[in-house]
Amino acid sequence: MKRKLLAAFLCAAMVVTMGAAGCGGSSNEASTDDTAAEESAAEDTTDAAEEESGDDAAAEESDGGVITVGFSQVGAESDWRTANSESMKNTFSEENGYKFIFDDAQQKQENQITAIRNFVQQDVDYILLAPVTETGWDTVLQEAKDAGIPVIIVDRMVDVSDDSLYTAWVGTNPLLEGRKAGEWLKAYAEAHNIEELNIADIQGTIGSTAQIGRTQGLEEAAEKYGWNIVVQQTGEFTQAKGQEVMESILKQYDNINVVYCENDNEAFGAIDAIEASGKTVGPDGDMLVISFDSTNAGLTDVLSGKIICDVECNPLHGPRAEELIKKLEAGEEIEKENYVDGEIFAHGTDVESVTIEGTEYPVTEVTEDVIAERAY
Ligand code: GZL
Ligand code: ZN
Repeated sequence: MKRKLLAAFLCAAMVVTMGAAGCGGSSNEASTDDTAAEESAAEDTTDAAEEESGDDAAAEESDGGVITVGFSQVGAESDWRTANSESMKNTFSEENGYKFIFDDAQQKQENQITAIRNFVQQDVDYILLAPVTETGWDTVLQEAKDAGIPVIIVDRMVDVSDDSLYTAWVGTNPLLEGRKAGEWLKAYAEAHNIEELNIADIQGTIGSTAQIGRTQGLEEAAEKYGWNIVVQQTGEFTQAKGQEVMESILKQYDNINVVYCENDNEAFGAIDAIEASGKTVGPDGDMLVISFDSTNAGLTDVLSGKIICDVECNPLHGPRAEELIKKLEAGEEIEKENYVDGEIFAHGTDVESVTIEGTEYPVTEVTEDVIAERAY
């Protein structure tokens, strides 16, 4: 809205200039009353411009106040992503006063870049970006900035040369998530006198901040506690790839006793592969499976013990993104980085809590009631 208004104002200003120059005549031909008429026309436009731009939000309200939001979503690779998309669609609905343009990039960055360019062409009011990987965004975010369209990063983070290329970010801290899992595993191994940990790390989408942080959390713990990370391979946050990678790992190694899956869908695939090979998972099994996301299906596996620990990564960012947009609409200051914390869920009560950099995080034992109360 703001941009269109400016264009109208500039046109009016040009009309005044042209008028004075006398379309069809030289500047000194325009009669006095013509100039006066043009000036008052320009004044009207100027007043309109000041009024509208001065209080755009009200102006938006006055003409239906529909706020157009373009959302570039990673894809539909996991239960987490589905819950995230639903949260965004439910929040930016027509009845809530939005025109929501949703684009599924099928986990390809080039599709996200195309989507953002389309949003700029359509002159949306806000762009939401859930970036598949952290790098490669500078050029397209500069185009959005040049077009005066605020960009809010959702979930994973971007690594850009100039952080004025985005207005704000809302999401979770994957390094903290990885550290929570690492400390939980340390405490659990001690409680069960597990001397040797030979770990398979089924990683998320390589280069996404979710994968980078969770992998780092594991590697730090392995270094600190003398664990053996036997193999690291990406499962691309999907169940199919998680199963395929686990099948391959089982063929190559027979000493794995911990499988660190960087999201629930990889864990579902890995568990299928492990059980198909005749091995078992769980507190009394051949392998312990660690996971992230704490989706409903994930916590169901924690209840049975198939997943022994599941670190929450909350996907319900719709209301959080909307809160930022409402503040921007009202001209209020907003935080650049908006962190969302999560719980640690486990099978049984072996570990009460973990402490990371001086902060204690309680562990929640999964029961039917715990699952019943979950929002996703
Ligand atoms: C985490 C998010 C990850 C989830 C996966 O913040 O980016 O992407 O852990 C999802 O389930 O695919
Ligand atoms: Zn049990």
